[in-house]
Amino acid sequence: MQSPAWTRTEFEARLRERGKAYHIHHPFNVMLNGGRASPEQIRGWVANRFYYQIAIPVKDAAVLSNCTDREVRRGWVQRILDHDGFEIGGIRDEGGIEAWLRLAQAVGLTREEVLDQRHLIPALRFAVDAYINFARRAPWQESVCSSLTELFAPEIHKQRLATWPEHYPWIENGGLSYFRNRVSQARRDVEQGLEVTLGHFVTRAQQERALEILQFKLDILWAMNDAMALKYGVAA
Ligand code: AHQ
Repeated sequence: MQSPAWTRTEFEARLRERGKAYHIHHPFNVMLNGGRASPEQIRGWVANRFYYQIAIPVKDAAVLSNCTDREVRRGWVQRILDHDGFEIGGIRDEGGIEAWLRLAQAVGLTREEVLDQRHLIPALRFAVDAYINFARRAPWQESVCSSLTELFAPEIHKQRLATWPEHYPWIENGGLSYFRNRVSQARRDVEQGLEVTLGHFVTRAQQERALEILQFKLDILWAMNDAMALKYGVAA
């Protein structure tokens, strides 16, 4: 006998409850946003996180390639434009990947050493590739669900904006524009992601599956921080 499905409200609450495993709580992030990271640790974080940033549009294109729902694609395609940038009808936007390269230069990295991935940690690459491969293979609704770690993202972007200028005055302020842009973009992403997830995962078994998928993605973000902590050290 299957347990009864949770109401939408209860289901959303259980998704949000997983926020306690979000990487904002990882010791490496606590060190970083707590002002105790060295320039070398910050540069390592920016260079390695770049691999996640360039993976996102590839992951989102995989979602689109599996998605047969035009309404969903209309919303989802914006995510690719957010990162790759665009020029449409005279409106230009350099995109988040370019903004991340500006962050790299602001923390003292060259564009070349970020683009050529010389600092990339194998374990971090494997965690990010697991995300892309999941999106290629899973039903598109499961990939949408996996993006819901962004429920917790506005807070981490706001935390950086609130703490880095004070802790790391040597980082030129324009380098933080990526985080500024993401606060509103993450909110818009989550609106669509939550709508699809709450609407698709309706039986109790499906809802439990959705929580598993969210935990899988939380583990990807956590494992990325583990890899960076091992390579660059983490001050408790
Ligand atoms: O900059 C981030 C971003 O563009 C995305 C897209 C989204 C997804 O599709 O999985 N998740 C995500 C995230 C971004 N930044 C991370 C950070 O800590 O800066 C947070 C991350 C997420 O919460 O999944």
